[in-house]
Amino acid sequence: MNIEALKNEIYKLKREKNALIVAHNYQIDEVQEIADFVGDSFYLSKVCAERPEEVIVFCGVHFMAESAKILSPHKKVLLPEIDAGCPLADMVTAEDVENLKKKYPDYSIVCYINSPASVKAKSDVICTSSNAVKIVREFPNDKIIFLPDKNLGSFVRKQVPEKDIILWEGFCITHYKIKKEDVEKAKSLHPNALVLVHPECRPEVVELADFVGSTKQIIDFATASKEKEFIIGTEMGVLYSLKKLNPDKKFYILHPGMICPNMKKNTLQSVRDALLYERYQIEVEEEIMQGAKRALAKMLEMG
Ligand code: CIZ
Repeated sequence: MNIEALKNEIYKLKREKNALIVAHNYQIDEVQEIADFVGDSFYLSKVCAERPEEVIVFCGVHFMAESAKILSPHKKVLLPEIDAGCPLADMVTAEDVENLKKKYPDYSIVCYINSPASVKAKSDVICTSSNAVKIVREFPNDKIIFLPDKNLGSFVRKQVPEKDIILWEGFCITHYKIKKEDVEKAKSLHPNALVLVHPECRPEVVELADFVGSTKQIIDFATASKEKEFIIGTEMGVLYSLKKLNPDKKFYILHPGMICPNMKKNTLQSVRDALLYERYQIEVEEEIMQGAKRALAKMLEMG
């Protein structure tokens, strides 16, 4: 089936099933194009909870669809490719958290949203890359274990030096590819461009950036900026919104390998199949669901 025919079938199935399609900023362009909403994982989960549709196709990776299910337990949440996982999320388990709690009983666990629901359920509060600094700074304990991303954690540690922060050793395999030399090279090729990077990058890369933020913050920053050229240090999918919102600006990707293989698994074909066969349904065990919901609610309460 050609692209136009596939898109038309998706729109038809979407109407018939009264479904909502949401796509993460890292999805392939065609998938972002047919989505009702595009954004970061937490924004999309909130949209799913607020909207009336009972069937949600979440074009992202597993932990994202899980977060949507936790906030909308009665809806049918579908992930088009069931093996679209997140290696970073898989770098910590619920058992690891149990062991940390035994070893450091006075510490509170701040868990990045890139984590399995079972890990969220054992954490004190969740954070996103947009609010990690605020959550750690304002959490009512000076002793924090931050997991699973050591790079986001070390970015937070720099901004909140007054707290004692233990880091877990996880990292994003895609952001980890960017090295200091890549930034230096990109800057010399594009001397007028600002460098915008994600806090999942290595500390020495973050150090050289003009701006550090989540996908949404990078898109908002470039859109509000009077500058015309930007070097982008995150997954390539963000270029879709950056270019759409800023047709007069230039964007250069910091490293050619900024492609998350898992995010790229969802295709128009798998979105169409998800709608047609109502697959793959995301389920979360009740006890885990309640624990993860409590930790997410704590984040919301903290603003
Ligand atoms: O939470 C998200 O959506 C992720 C993984 C990154 C971001 O900065 O939006």
